[in-house]
Amino acid sequence: MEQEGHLTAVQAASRLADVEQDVLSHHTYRHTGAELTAGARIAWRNNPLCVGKFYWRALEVRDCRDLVDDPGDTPGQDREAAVFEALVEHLRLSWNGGKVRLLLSVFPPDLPGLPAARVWNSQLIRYAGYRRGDGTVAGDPDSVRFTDAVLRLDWRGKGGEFDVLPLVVQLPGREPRWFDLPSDAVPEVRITHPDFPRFEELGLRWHAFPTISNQRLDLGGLRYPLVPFSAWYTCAEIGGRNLSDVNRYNRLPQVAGAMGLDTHRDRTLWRDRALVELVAAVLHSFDRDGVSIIDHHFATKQFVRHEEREAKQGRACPADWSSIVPATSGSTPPAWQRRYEPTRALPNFSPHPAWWQ
Ligand code: NRG
Repeated sequence: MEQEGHLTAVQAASRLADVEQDVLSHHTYRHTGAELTAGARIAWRNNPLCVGKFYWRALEVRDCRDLVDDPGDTPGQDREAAVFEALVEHLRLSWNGGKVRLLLSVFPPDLPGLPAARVWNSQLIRYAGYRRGDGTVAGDPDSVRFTDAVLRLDWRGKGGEFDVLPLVVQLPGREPRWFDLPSDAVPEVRITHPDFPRFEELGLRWHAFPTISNQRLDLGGLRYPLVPFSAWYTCAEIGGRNLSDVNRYNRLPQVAGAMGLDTHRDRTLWRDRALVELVAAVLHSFDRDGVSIIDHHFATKQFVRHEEREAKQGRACPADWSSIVPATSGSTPPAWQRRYEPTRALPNFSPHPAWWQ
């Protein structure tokens, strides 16, 4: 562990001896709160996929290890509901009235022979994708298989374009259970454009911030399978991917229509123009509603500042170029010219399998 917790050499040696003793006696040990916070921050710093690591020291870590760690079945205790309530609280705290917080909640780790609680969702807030009879999809095509899985659990969606999926909580040895999120935990932003009033007719919206829930935290030999992570969006993630990718909402043709562009020929560059204005609309709409969001130029500049700061500390900056360069105007920010190594260092976050497959 780095000197984040400011232990003296003697304290560190004593802590290591205690950990060794616990591992010998119980095959595991428990992180202190300071170790959890420092470790999670360093895991973020080590993660090669995130352009927002500039803020790694500001990550707030919420310790939920004791909320649901009763391995027995206390009569009357609804453990799945306790996990769900703690996840809802994570969303409310992250939202913070629009000033989105950098927040990680840490639920219990897997113990030897005793896996911990999991959620099936890849993000805590996501929109359903329903297969229609004609082979098309209503909603987010990225969610089709997950939506099929929750429909098999007897969840019933409304069949709309932006239906929020339920959270599915699974405890070891028990059946998965789903819970619908309360609307106050799911803030959303309606997408409008300052210069093209017809954007409003498209009915586009997106949830206000992402909460990644399909990564585990590998820290000090322990695995934490449920560590929802929230931060603010980059406008290109929503406008330049989620609403525009052909295998997602694929709305560029409608956006071009709302802008009056000629979509009959590629050479009119209608896709490019529509893409830029959709990203601009996302930025405008979040600003209109006072919701934190960052533009991809600023985000990438900060990433480069982070790299330079890390170099001064004698550290490399593990990064995957394709995750750092934004989806729109990729060649304009400085990261385009640079090369990165997606080196894997611990502690770190890593994707875990979809539990429902
Ligand atoms: N592109 C995904 C989210 C991936 C992570 N992005 C963040 N993370 N901004 C999407 O939902 O569009 N974060 O923790 O803020």
